[in-house]
Amino acid sequence: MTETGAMRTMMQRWFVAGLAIVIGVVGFLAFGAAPASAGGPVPDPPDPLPAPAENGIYPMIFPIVGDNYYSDTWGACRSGCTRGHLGVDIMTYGKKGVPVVAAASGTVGWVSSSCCAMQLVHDDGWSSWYIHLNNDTQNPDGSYSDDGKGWGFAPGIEPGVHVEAGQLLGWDGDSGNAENVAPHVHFELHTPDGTAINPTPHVDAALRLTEPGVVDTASPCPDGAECEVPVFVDAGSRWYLRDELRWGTTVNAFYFGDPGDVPMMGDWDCDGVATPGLYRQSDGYVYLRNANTEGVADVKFFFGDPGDVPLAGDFDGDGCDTVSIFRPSEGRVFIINALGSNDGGLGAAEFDFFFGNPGDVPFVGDFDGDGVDSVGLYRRSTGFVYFRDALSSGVAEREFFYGDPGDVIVAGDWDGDGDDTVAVYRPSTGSFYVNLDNAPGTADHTLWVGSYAGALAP
Ligand SMILES: [Ca+2]
Ligand SMILES: [Ca+2]
Ligand SMILES: [Ca+2]
Ligand SMILES: [Ca+2]
Repeated sequence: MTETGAMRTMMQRWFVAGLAIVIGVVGFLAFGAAPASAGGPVPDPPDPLPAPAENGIYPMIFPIVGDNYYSDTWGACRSGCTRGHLGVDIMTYGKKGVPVVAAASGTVGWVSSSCCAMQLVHDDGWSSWYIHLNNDTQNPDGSYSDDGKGWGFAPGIEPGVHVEAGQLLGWDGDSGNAENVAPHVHFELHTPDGTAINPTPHVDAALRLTEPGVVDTASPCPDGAECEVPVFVDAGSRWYLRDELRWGTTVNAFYFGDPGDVPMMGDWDCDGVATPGLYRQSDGYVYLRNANTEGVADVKFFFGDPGDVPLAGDFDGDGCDTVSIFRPSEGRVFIINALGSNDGGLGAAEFDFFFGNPGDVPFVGDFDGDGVDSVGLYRRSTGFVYFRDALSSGVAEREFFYGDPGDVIVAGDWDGDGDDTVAVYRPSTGSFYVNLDNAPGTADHTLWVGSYAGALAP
């Protein structure tokens, strides 16, 4: 990360904490951790609050199956600021009885003696808490009487019972100290030593189910194959690298760059590992890092004109990725097979050619599997995809429609067979739609990957 990036990250975290306190003071969602009346243990608020997990995203199932919303209220004032909020409140738009499912496979720990809160101890030692499950009676018409006489645990959910990830635990409601506020689940995530961490980034990236108990762990990558995996970046310049393109995989997360930077991935030092890079359009600089960790850029140089879009790829097949340019205003590609260095300018392009219509979004891939990347373009308004296999002007080798307006396109070898095919990421749904043969039609694989600003080719 750049120095300004580091400063920005610190400021951003301070700002988020400050904002959370302000929200707490004005009384927004003024409820919190397990109330004494819920019967569960109430932790003393640590002071200061434990830092959120800085590296890594816990692979988990989203605890609510149904329409919901939430915001990051980690550490917000509760009970007149005598304690901080240790979870995330997942709201269900006023609906009680929305299914609540196990975030991971594990054993039911404590269950409140009065309805309805519980702990799940995961098989890996982590644990999750589910507070304010329903405690009201459901009427024949489906509505709920606010009588406190219902029971929000699913049948058989009691201490010592083992459940599978995604299994129904109960239904949301307003029990405990959430009476008289909107139904929701207060969800907490605890590390194996019992420390509550900010669950929000983990919830953001959690797999969402369409019905309880159904966990789709399918991957486009056949067993034993070496497949590429997309990289995601959020609006706060945090990068998310996962081991595999499926649910339950390890995710490495770290900060690099500033919001507004154009992110890219590439193997800048030819060691076989792709790492982050970014183009800062405000100063025309490229910042490249050779490790998948937080830190300063290893390589810095400048290039291009305002508005240029960087293209990361191996355009000469030497095993090293470089940064070339797409100039949207002209529909022109400039190929450069060396990196700049030492804050210098990148030399003249080795060659250039016209390709595409102004306004189309470029992407890079080895579509014919010959070891050399070439350029494709995506018209986000219509989902029109076209690419060439040669780095020259000419008609597209392949063209088809794929995705919806607003989708983000990337190309990669998702199935490990040697050629790159497209996929689109839909920020509005958090889903990644994989196409394995560069042909129109429905996705060959659809995977929930989480809420991010964008997706990058590996
Ligand atoms: Ca590398
Ligand atoms: Ca190269
Ligand atoms: Ca190629
Ligand atoms: Ca492939």
